[in-house]
Amino acid sequence: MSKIQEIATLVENGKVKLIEAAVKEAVDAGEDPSAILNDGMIAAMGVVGGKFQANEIFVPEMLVAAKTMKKGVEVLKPYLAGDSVGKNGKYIIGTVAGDLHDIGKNLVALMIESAGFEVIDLGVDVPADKFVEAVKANPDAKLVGASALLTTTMDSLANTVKVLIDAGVKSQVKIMVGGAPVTQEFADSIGADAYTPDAGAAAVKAVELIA
Ligand code: B1M
Repeated sequence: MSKIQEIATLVENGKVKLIEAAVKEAVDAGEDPSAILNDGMIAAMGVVGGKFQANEIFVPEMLVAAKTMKKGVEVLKPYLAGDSVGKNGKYIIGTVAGDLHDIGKNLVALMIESAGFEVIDLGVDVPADKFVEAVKANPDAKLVGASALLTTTMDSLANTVKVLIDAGVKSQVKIMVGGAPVTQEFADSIGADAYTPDAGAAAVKAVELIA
């Protein structure tokens, strides 16, 4: 079994105690950190989601897989993040109200940070008003990112964008949206400024939007 496959299996099976050493070993062996993330851990979460959908595993197993992935990402962080934090200004990010998924949002935050932004992370289950408050409290922030992982929280994403627009903050910030159920068409329909499918594309787009 390849080292990356080994990492995927550890995440799938929620082996929290073994993941740190396995990721370190893979990095030391010269595996590409992006491949460890994408082909190892993110791919494993796809498998976990599939098993959940098929009723082969349940919420506790999903939770422990998520915990394992988070630990693995901690080890990878120094290899993924750059050292130019803050030169591009502030980026406010959060997962929308009603939604507790934060792994994708955290990866977006990590890549945005490595693209030179100072990230203000509002966490998960963030009410629309909190996004507005954060924008007003940070007049130098130029971008807001909102993440939604459930089809049932797409409405909440739409509401977040609406509340931001209604609060008149669009003259200050551009709004980026993303998450598995979100599409370019949906982003356009709710008035977001940008949609990106993954964390890497979000970082590239963020730099483009402030240019
Ligand atoms: Co949940 N969950 N979950 N879950 N969970 C999904 C999303 C699901 C697809 C599983 C499935 O059924 N196959 C399903 C949603 C189905 C749907 O809506 N159609 C689901 C469900 C149903 C639920 C619950 C309702 C289960 C229940 O209680 N019965 C419940 C809801 C809780 C809530 O939020 N209110 C729930 C709970 C949980 C846990 C708490 C157990 C756990 C989350 C732990 C955590 O995040 N701290 C969890 C997990 C782990 C998953 C899966 C398995 C993995 C999610 C993940 O981390 N993926 C997931 C299945 C799957 O994704 N295949 C599933 C890896 C991550 C890197 O990908 O988050 O998509 P993702 O992020 C990507 C892109 O989407 C994008 O970039 C990232 C990668 O580069 N992106 C952005 C994300 N945000 C972006 C923002 C941007 C741009 C790009 O710009 C701002």
